[in-house]
Amino acid sequence: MVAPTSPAMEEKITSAIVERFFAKLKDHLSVDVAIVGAGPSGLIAAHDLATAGKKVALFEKKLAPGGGVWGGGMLFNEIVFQDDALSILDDFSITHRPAGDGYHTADAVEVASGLIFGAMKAGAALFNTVSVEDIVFQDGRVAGVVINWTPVVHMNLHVDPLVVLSKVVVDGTGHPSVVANLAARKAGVRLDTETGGVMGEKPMWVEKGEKSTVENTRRIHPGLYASGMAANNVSGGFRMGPIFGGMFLSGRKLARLILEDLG
Ligand code: 48H
Repeated sequence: MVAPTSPAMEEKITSAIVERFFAKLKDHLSVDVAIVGAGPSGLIAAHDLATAGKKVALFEKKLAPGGGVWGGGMLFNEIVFQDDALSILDDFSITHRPAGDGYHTADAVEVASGLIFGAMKAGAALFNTVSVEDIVFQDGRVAGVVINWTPVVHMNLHVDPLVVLSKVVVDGTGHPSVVANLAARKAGVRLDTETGGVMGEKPMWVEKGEKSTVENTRRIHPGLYASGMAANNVSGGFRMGPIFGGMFLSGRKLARLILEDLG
């Protein structure tokens, strides 16, 4: 019996995964932009920032990125856009169909998968099943994220996290605005809102919610920005249901603001 000269297939497969994953993680331990939450606003911002040459890491607590897109409205997997968001759908080659009066529909699954694919092809790294459980806060600014595996968090295991440093952190966690809440509660900082704290989302008013999503997309503390529904929760905007133009424009605006600030 001749001893095999190359590793067994089992070893080859495992070592390929382990080597590639740890190279990817090591390459993203210090980034320009750490985006917490791979919903539509975070994915679009990641795409635009990576396209502009920034090093971007997205951290998504769920196995599947895409946030609230997949389920459309009440699990009917179609979502609605206005005219002014169509150019972003086109940038991601996502199909859309006119629905009259300046509204359009797109298949929710194509939107979610198209945004994920687009952000990654632009060069953003996506770490899924990774929860951000805390922030790094130094010299008066948010300077990174504290990460752990989501199952560790869910099982309430006593396992210390790891850290990713970044020039900028984005709260793209949607309705709960997890990162902004951490900054207000644990770092005790005053956020750039009317009250200085997280104001809380208002009820449904589509027209106002769509507008405020974009208006509220901004820097809320040195090193910390909010996008999408997180921006609305932080600054007290209305919700809008399964229309996504505001989320798309929020992601695009966020990338522009960060690029202006980072230079
Ligand atoms: C890592 C986390 C953590 C954490 C949460 O909610 P999202 O889809 O984000 P947005 O703001 O881009 O889009 C909002 C939209 O989907 C929506 O909810 C709308 C339009 N609602 C209207 C209405 O009236 O209800 O995605 C946020 C993502 C999710 O994938 C979360 O799993 C993830 O953030 N996330 N990831 N660490 N601590 N917390």
